[in-house]
Amino acid sequence: MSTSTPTLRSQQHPLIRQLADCIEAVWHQHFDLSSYDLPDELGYVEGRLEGEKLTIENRCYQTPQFRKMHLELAKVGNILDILHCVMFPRPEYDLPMFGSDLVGGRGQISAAIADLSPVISGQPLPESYTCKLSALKKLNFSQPRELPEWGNIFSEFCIFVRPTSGEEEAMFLLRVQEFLEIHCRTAIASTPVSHEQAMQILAGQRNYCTKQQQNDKTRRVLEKAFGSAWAEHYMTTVLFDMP
Ligand code: 18B
Repeated sequence: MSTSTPTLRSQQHPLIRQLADCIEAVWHQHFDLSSYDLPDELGYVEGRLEGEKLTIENRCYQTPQFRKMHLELAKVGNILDILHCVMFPRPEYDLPMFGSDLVGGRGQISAAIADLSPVISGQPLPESYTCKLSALKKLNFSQPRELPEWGNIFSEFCIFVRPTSGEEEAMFLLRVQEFLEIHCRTAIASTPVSHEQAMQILAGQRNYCTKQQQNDKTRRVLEKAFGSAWAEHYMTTVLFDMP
């Protein structure tokens, strides 16, 4: 576990806190993490949104397989709690994109999303993944949510729900842990691809980022607090930068 002071985490919705702890625990368990430097001034950010304080806290690491493993926590006063996490593989490895977003406010999580997304949109995940993911228990959530148009980057295993009980929250948390365990183990066992294939993977990662940058709900929160130029800069250099 990380030893630095988790300041925001302790003030957030319990599911966000638990998922943040879980992500970091799995990362530390499987990898010898090196630090990853975010652009200056963007590791910890404060702004104001509709009279409320917006705080953003970033943790970022890298490993031989992953160019950037990013965990971000954000809080808008007492009205909005957010967890954002993406693991960007190095393009020399044919690995999916792990991503998760938890958005909640006033005690209720409205959006819980997690996926291992194929790096080349529309293609199946590598066999090593489909095998293990298909073997996981089928889950039923009472309030599944509809993906937006840009969400065609996600896989058939994507979970996008509004959890309605502690049980559903626990189910979501466990499933993300399962995704992460599968991902870390498979990544460690994987070998680099040819230069030609790496170029295709790079193009796939750029497409993933371009689509994620179309998330108007994320953009709106950032724009309202920091202005549109800052939001664009943040979305393209911190959240979804292209290698
Ligand atoms: N996101 N999310 O990360 N987003 O970053 N997020 C929302 O209940 C932020 C990712 C995703 O329905 C909402 O509707 C902010 C990753 C999808 O149109 C808000 C940050 C994934 C939706 C925010 C952040 C991802 C969504 C609306 C930076 C997936 C639904 C909440 C800290 C791997 C979009 C709601 C739709 C929603 C905000 C997905 C407010 C500010 C990695 C699919």
